[in-house]
Amino acid sequence: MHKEATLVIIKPDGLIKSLTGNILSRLSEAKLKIIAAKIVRVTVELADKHYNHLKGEPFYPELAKYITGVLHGENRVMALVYYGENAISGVRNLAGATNPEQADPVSIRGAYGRILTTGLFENVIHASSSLDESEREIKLWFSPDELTVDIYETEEVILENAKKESWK
Ligand code: DAT
Ligand code: MG
Repeated sequence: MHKEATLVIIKPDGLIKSLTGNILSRLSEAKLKIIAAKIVRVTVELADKHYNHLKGEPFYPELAKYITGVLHGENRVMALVYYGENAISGVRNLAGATNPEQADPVSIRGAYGRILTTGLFENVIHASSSLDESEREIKLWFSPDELTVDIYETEEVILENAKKESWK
């Protein structure tokens, strides 16, 4: 038994096309547990960190505009952590190939993705592709108290003069 966690992001096109429900239904076929979920405003800083390995690619400027919502006028994405046996490959299989034209038409990207005239793959969801990547990404997108299963080690930090937004 080997349980893994993987990060899924429903990208701005998924939200704007009202595909959230369809995508979550498709992902439920993997028989995994959702252990965290939230709607996130994606900043340029978060986009840069998330896609740091792609910053040298010619399509990176378009990709940054895509994930931060500039392309769709929609800066929300939905971020989820799925947990269970072979979660990484299970979700990647349901997601389909990176290039939506090459993706199995039955997969999420095959069904809902498209290639923009700029050449960017607008492929509806992100899914972590390895254990190292999923750990790095989950720690980037979520704080320990947002995960309902303790999957990674944590430490207590004492903050002094820390500013925090609270309800008025
Ligand atoms: P994946 O999202 O399947 O893990 P990736 O990490 O290599 O693929 O790339 C991140 C995103 O960047 C991908 O979902 C869509 C876009 N992208 C990747 N390669 C591309 C290419 N050759 N042309 C256009 N967009 C690309
Ligand atoms: Mg990737």
